[in-house]
Amino acid sequence: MNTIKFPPKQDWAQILKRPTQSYNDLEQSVKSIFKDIQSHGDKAIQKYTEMFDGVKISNSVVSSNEFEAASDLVSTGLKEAIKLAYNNIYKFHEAQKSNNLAKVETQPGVICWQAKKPIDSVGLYIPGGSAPLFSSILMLAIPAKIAGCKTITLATPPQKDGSIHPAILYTAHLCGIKTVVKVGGIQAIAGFTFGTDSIPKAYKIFGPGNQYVTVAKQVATTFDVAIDMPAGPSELLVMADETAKPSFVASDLLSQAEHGKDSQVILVSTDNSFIEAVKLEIEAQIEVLPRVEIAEAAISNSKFILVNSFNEAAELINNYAPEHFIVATKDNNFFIDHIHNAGSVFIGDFTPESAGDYASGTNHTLPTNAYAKQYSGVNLDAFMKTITYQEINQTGIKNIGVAVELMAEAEGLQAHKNAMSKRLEAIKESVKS
Ligand code: HSO
Ligand code: ZN
Repeated sequence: MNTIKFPPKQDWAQILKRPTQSYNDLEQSVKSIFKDIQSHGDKAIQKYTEMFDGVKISNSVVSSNEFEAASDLVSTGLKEAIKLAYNNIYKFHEAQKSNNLAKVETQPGVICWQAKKPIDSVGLYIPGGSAPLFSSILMLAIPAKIAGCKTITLATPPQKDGSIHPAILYTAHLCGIKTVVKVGGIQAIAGFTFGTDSIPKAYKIFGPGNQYVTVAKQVATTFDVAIDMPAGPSELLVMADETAKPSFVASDLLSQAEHGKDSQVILVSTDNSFIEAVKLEIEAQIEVLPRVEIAEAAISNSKFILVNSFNEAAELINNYAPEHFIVATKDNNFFIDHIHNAGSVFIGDFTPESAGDYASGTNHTLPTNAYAKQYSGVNLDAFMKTITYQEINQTGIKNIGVAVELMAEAEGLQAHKNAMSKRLEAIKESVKS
C-alpha cells in the first residue's frame, strides 16, 4: 500500500492503467459455441449446460411452482429490503421518462417530431456463482418494464442441483418477469442472440458477467444484437481530504475490493496523513471480511495518490474516468462541477457506494475501464429508441422542394430528385386546373 506522492502528469497514464485483459484467446471457442447453438438451438444449449455447469437440464424454463417455492425460501426481512430497493429504483427510473419532443415546424408546412419507443425484446443476464447478484435484476428489469419492453427474458445459470438461487427467482417475480431460463455463460448469450424454442430472441442484451460472458456479448454484436456496454472489472475512486472519516473511506474501498481480485480501488487525497489513516483502517477492517482473500488481492493492486490541489485531482480523475466516484471533501461542489468522466457520483460522508449498489434508486450497471468517457450507465433510455417523424403538406413542398431537387442533382441521385419533382409538378397542375 505505497503512496504515490505528487506524480507528474506524464506518469498518470501508467499509474492509472487498468489491469490488462486479453480476450483474443477466448474468441474462437466462443464463436464455435455460437455456431453450434445457431444450428442446434436448445439441444446444443443443454449440452453446454452439462459441460460447464455440471448439470443436466431437460427443460430450462422456470415453472410457476419453482417461483412459488423460491418465495417461501426468502426471509421476510430480505423480502422487505428488496421491496424497499424496488420502490426507490422504480421511482428514480420512472422520473426519467421524458416527454416526447414537441412537434417542430421547421418551415411552414414541414412538421418534424420524435418519439421514444421501447425495444420489443430484451435479454437480461444475471450471473450465478458464489454471490448471486439478485440486485442486478432490479437494476435491469425495472427500467425494462417502465420502458414498456414486451418480451423480457432473464437467463441465469443453474446451481449444481439444477435449481436457481431463491432470491433471484423472488426478485424476478417481484419485477414481473415471466420467463426465466436456467442457462448461463456463453450459451445464454448465444441463446439470446439467435433465439431458441425456449429462449426468445433478444434485440439487446444487458447484464454483468465473467470474461466468457463479456466475450460472448462482444460476439453477439457481430450478429444483429446490441449490448448495454462493454464490461470490465469493477472500480471505485475516492477523493477525500482531512475533513473525511478514514474508517468510512476504508470501508468504501473495501466494499468494492471484495467484488473480485481484479477490482480496482483508488484513493486520491490532498492530505498525506489522511491517506495513512485510511491505510490503517483498511488493515483493521480487511482482517474480518469473509472475502478477505479477494479483497487483499484487489487492495494490493490499488493506488493511493497524493496530489497538490483539487484542480490537479479533478484533472487526474477525469483522466481515469472511474465507474464509481465518491467525493468527501470540504468542497464537494467543486468536484460535482469539474468531474465530467464518471459512471456514478456519491457525495459526502454519508453516501457509500453500497447505497447505490442496492437501494438508493440509481442504477448500478455502469461503464468501467474508462468507458465513462463516452458511455452512460444503464438508464431508462437504454431500453428505448427514438423514432423521428415528419409530415409535409403542399406548402411545405413548395418551401423545400427546389432545395431538395438541387441537392439531389448535385449528388448525382436522379431518382431522389424525381421523387420531389413529381410532387412539385402535381402542385403546379392543381393550381392550373
Ligand atoms: N458494485 C457493483 C454492483 C453490485 N454490488 C451488486 C453489489 N451487488 C457494480 O459495479
Ligand atoms: Zn458493489
